[in-house]
Amino acid sequence: MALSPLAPDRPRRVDLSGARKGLGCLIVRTLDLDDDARVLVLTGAGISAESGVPTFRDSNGLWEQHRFEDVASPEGFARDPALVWRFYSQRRQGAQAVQPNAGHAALVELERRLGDRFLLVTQNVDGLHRRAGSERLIELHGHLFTSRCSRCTRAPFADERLHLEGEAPRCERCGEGFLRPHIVWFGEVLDEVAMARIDAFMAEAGARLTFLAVGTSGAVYPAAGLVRLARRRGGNTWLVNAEPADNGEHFDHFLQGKASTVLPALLGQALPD
Ligand code: BJW
Repeated sequence: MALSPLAPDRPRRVDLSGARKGLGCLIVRTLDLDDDARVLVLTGAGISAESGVPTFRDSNGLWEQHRFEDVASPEGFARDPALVWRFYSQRRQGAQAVQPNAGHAALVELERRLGDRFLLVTQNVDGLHRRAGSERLIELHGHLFTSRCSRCTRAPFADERLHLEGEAPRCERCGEGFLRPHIVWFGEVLDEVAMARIDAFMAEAGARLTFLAVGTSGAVYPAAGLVRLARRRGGNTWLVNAEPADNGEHFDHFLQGKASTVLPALLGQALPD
């Protein structure tokens, strides 16, 4: 099935949601990557869904069970830090209990092929990309297994502890501030070094850039705006997602389906067992 670039307002959509491994309909055109190609991949919760990590906005997702204002904002943390720690402790438990899947593995294989011509930007905090073996990786919204003090200048540190009951933990360094997860909440600014690295990668790539978003609803900025930056640089833009995304009109191609099956096919890799 060949895909051709279309007008910006009409992404080509191929429905692979009902596809089963080995069926002819999974044979989409593979990404055309020559020796000069640069690939920037942006992933979201959907790529971890098949590992068993809940997404945010799907039915039964995290935002159906929790108000994001309560558990993923600085105001919510100030109101009830113990509640926020229960939420992130449960997520730490969940992430520890799962394994990376074929979608993560497909991106590791692509990175091995491209080396420094590849950059993976994830909004996920679950650590599954790194556990799968990705190295050229930016964790844009932080990391579940890192904590920092909400008050003093103590550097963020690795932390797997759970706080499922009782009060929120205090910083052992200053003794005053509450510890908090090293996560970017709503209204908080993303790491400017990370944003600059993404910008530099896109600038260097120019029209050689392929931008590939996977498993993200395109609802949260600035991540959801990266596709437009890629377009402005002259890049070719692809979306692999189970459902249409909020920013879907900015993609040249949309492959609708599960990351674990669509990605290996799109990248010309062997299908997972
Ligand atoms: C599958 C699948 C399978 C399922 N295969 N697919 C510009 C315009 C409007 C607002 C703003 C703006 N700029 C900034 C803002 C404010 C705000 C924002 O974006 N608000 C929007 C809600 C409108 N942004 C911020 O506050 C950011 N900070 C910032 O910009 O600072 C400067 C500033 C502040 C204020 C005003 C202006 C400027 C910070 C954003 C931090 C987001 N943090 C969270 C929570 C913390 C992380 C955590 O706890 O894990 O990050 S929110 C949550 O959403 C989480 C995610 O990383 C993020 C994105 O979600 P994602 O990954 O897309 O998941 P879902 O569930 O939405 O989608 C999953 C998709 O997968 C679905 O589509 C499924 O169909 C699909 N799927 N299974 C393939 N197997």
